[in-house]
Amino acid sequence: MKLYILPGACSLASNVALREAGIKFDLVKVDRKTRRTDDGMDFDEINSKGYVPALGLDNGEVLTENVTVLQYIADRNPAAKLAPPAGTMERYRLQEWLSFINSEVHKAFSPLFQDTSADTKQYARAYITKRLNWLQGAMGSKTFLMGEQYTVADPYLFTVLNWGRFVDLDIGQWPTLKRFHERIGARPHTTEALKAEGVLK
Ligand SMILES: N[C@@H](CCC(=O)N[C@@H](CS)C(=O)NCC(=O)O)C(=O)O
Repeated sequence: MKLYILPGACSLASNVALREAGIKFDLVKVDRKTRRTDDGMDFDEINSKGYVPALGLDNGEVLTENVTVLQYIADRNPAAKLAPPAGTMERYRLQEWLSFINSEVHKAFSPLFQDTSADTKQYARAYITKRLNWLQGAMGSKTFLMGEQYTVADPYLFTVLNWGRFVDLDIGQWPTLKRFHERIGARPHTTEALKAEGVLK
């Protein structure tokens, strides 16, 4: 398996999840400007959507979209319990979390990373704030998003909270989320993934 990533981007969640699942894989960095991969390919030919994560499977297929890739990884090793079994109510709850992080938080950050107007950035900040206010309440005293069981939703939330430092959004205003970020960040596989991407020295 090959995981195509942009350092520190949303693909970090899959990088962590693969390690938590104990799956062997090759980490392939994509150059944001040249669009070349560090194994010498044109990334846009690998994923014509042009974005990460992209998971190159051993049968030659390429799987994309965070919500799908993360569940695919979890299902490769059920013993790691990174996702509840398919068809259970708990699995739908996991999908609910993944969808929330993807469409309500992850995508809300995008304008803050781009050359957008001050108004657009202000709107994005207000949107993220509203969602994180809600999330802070929903997390309550839970250790992980799904309760006491770590799932693939956790490295995804960690990844998007981690962007706060790059866009001057102080996650400390949500103490519960800050503690969650510290907790997930301290896991050995998170540290390993951050180092592999060159985000952490
Ligand atoms: N719908 C996609 C969006 C993925 C996405 O937004 N990827 C960003 C990084 S977080 C990306 O690769 N952007 C292209 C670029 O920055 O050149 C998903 O959820 O997987």
